[in-house]
Amino acid sequence: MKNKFIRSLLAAALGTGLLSIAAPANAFDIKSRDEAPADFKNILQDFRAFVGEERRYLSGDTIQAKQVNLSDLTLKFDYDPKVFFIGETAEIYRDRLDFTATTGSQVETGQIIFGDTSCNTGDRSFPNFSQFCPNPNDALPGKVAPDKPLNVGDWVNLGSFQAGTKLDFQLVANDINGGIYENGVKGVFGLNQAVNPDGLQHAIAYYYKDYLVLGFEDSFGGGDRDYNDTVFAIDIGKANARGVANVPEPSVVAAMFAIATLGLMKTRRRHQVVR
Ligand SMILES: [Ca+2]
Ligand SMILES: [Ca+2]
Ligand SMILES: [Ca+2]
Repeated sequence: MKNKFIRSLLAAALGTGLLSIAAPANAFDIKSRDEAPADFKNILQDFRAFVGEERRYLSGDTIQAKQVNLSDLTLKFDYDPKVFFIGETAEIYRDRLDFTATTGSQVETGQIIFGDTSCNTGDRSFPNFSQFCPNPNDALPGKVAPDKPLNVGDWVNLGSFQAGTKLDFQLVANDINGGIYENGVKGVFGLNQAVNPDGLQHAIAYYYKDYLVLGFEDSFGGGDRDYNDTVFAIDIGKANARGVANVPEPSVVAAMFAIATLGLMKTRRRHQVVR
């Protein structure tokens, strides 16, 4: 009886807006690759192909072909999206990853997923570590999760979102060191180049085995155009991944080609050894 009274009081307070339940900043629980779903663990090594070489220079055509219009990244089915850290090639910058979810008129913005997307130097025993992480970093003094470097495959569950929710991601360049500015505007780069402060594309995307893989360029003006300063795999569920509208076909083809080429090179090397 008493509980029922308290519940009705609480409900009334919530209804009038006297109380609100807001997720605190940095609410995500970062989990390790060992705790990841099996289908991710099974292909984690494959993802290093999407990090690629530090300071590789991608042509304008390549960058454009890998553009995703994420204003169209709308869930068609209810799902708990998950974001996995794959690796980074950033030398000096330490970038932060945020996300925004829009459901109808409700916008959840600026939610920090990872505060310091640096690779953790302490993760070197991970197989092929340097191909995921050519420029790892130690934690900055006094920083704890989510503001400390990540191990390959660290991930978060973003929570439950209903069909119709639009997802977007933003990279806040070198945020943990104060951010970067140009003409007084902070370097925050989203997936929609039209709203980026420099008007340029800062993310490229691939689809691989029902994961969306995002690679970011973290410098104003496109920097060295390697687009792998930090790389993530996003799980929006198989049904959603296959239903995403306006994903350019070349992304899929290019990703498959990249993977196939890697396989081919290994085969060729093996043949040379045999001879
Ligand atoms: Ca880089
Ligand atoms: Ca780094
Ligand atoms: Ca770069």
